[in-house]
Amino acid sequence: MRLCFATNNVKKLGEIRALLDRSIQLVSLADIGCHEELPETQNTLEGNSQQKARYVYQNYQTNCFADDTGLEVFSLDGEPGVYSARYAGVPKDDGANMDLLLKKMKADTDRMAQFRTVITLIIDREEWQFEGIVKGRILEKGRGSQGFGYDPIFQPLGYSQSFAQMDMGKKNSISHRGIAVNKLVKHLLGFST
Ligand code: ITT
Repeated sequence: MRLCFATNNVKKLGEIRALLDRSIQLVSLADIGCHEELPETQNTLEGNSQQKARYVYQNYQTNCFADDTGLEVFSLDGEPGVYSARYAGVPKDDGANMDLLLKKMKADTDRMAQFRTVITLIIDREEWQFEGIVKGRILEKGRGSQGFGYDPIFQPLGYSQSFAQMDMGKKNSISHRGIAVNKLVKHLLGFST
């Protein structure tokens, strides 16, 4: 089966490539001739994930899936959440986003948070969504240089390393994206989700 992953984030693409079953042929936006930014104007992860996938399906007539992900900090009522990419403004800046979050959380002793991913899959006009959540805590300062986004300041529950201190295989084995993609793969292979 041939599926386009509707993302402009090359790090996400790398993670998904490593997670997908070999029977699924993954193609990128560039492979289908899509070079523009995908619209993300909804106020939920579900809405944005669906909007990105529908944009590609409708404009490029290609079966596809999209992932929208947010870091939800409990003491900040779920911020930055759906606004994770541009939390500190435009253009996207991972360093500025983390600095702003750490500044807002300075006095907080409750550092619990979760990454949440919602994947929307569209095949021949039919749509499905798959969710993946991993809980953890926000570190006082960043550690590690692998991964991307908020990985340096996120330490998953039960682990002593941040996501950015883990190699991709380890992060994928426990991450929000890994959980959501495993559901997607099971679905594609014909198992119940
Ligand atoms: P696309 O919309 O093109 O897929 P994006 O980077 O804008 O790429 P999202 O809107 O889903 O993707 O992601 C919002 C932000 O959340 C993103 O910019 C990262 O900073 C962060 N993020 C997403 N997945 C992450 C992960 O696995 N680890 C750390 N941060 C992540």
